[in-house]
Amino acid sequence: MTQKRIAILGAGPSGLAQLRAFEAAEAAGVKNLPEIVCYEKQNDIGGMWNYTWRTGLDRNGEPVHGSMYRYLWSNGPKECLEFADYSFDEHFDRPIPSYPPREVLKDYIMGRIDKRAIFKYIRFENPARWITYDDDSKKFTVTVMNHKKDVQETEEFDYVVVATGHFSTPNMPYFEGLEQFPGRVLHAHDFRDALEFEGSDLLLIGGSYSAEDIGTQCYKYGSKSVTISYRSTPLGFDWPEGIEERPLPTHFEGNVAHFADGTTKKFDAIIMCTGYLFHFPFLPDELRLQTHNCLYPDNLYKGIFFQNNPNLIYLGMQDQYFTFNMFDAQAWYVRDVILGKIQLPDAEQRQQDIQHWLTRQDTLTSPNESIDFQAQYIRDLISVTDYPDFPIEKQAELFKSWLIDKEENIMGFRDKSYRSTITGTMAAQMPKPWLNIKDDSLEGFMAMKF
Ligand code: FAD
Ligand code: NA7
Repeated sequence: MTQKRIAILGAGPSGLAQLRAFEAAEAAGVKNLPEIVCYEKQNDIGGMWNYTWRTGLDRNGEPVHGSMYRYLWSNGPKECLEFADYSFDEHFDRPIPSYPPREVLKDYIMGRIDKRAIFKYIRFENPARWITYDDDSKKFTVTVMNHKKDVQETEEFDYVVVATGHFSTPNMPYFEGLEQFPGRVLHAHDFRDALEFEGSDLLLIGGSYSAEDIGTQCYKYGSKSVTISYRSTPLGFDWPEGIEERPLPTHFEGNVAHFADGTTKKFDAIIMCTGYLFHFPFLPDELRLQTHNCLYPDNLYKGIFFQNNPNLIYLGMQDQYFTFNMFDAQAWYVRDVILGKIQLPDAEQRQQDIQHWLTRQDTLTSPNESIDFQAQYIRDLISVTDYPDFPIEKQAELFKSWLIDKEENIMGFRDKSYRSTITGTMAAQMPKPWLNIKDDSLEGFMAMKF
């Protein structure tokens, strides 16, 4: 039998989970593993967790992937994203607080990776350009731009794993009069440093995580005022003086926003926190996932296998309460399908399973139900692989406590500590309130006395 070939697109947490899953199989003595090539657009692993100062295009003229910014701290408790096979205790050797900054979480993600073992699969600065599938040979043809050699290269594969993320291409709406707005108008994707908006009256459009996090951060770093403008529902937190919510603007006149409730206000800058587009410019229509940010995208069996062609695999395409451990659950499942340990059912049965989850998704009416839904989805995946069983339902309960903590104190929820569901270790207490800690570096964080 010829060795199967797999192309993994992206070496962020999802792509790395896929590499790790095969590495775990190899360590367990599985023979005849497929040949893997991982194409990565950036020049390092880590995906979104790589901070970049760049905006617009990268040094190769490719769209910058990164949407993370300076002073970004975990927006959920780390106990809800702990790998089941690599605990925070194992990595840091001592308890750390529940809400670490980006660099600390990145250090943890990287810590699990045996770089020598994994780097051999990865071709950096190799963005995927175009993919086709041949029904007769049952092979994918993958064309990438090898920026290191400045040539386009094409290879054939039996499977393609799309792990390119979906929080990178801005959804940028238009409001009348924006072209005359005299200040900066940017998308959250291009936001890098809150200090740029120190002393500013800032308008954020959008009512979800980006608006909440960029808003609280700009308040922390000295914006004069932050106005969050929602489309459907306000975030509704008990905001400190200096942060307020209003409905959407109807139009702008110069630097004045006119809001739907008839009020007006002058602003220095506008940040569109209006979410992201699912963008796969390297895929033809018949292979391209068309969806929006939701818990269960249509046309993906088990949230992973493209219904029209299950050899095309999508990782991490869900809206995310759970992140790293969900990507692991998906990656282990994918590995076992490719290794033939799990048989995919026929198209009709796959469709029924997809429909079952879509119907359930339609009934969700609260964040708590959504959390349970995603936990049940992960349970469904890990129940059939050897990914270490972990108390996913307990993590779901932690997420629910997190929601309550945010309701109680949106500026102080990061001061709370949680117990690891993997090791039982209680997180360390933050030595001072998050609001007063301006240094977000790994060194600064680990040097704190907690
Ligand atoms: P990504 O991390 O986006 O990685 C995708 C990779 O694919 C990148 O390396 C990219 O360069 C590569 N790629 C893209 N296109 C191509 C191509 N054509 N060819 C080859 N490679 C390509 N999650 C949390 O758990 N906690 C948080 O606190 C948190 N905060 C967040 C804050 C922000 C501002 C954002 C945007 C996201 C946040 N997330 C958070 C979610 C985050 O996206 C996930 O944690 C995780 O990074 C998703 O992993 P991924 O591998 O699926 O995608
Ligand atoms: P989300 O969670 O997808 O939310 C997008 C928000 O943008 C949401 O509140 C939308 O309003 C709003 N939106 C979208 N289109 C428009 C238009 N046209 N006008 C006004 N408002 C609009 O994206 P986020 O960036 O907040 O979060 C994504 C990830 O980044 C997340 O995982 C975080 O960890 C960081 P709606 O509520 O649908 O009416």
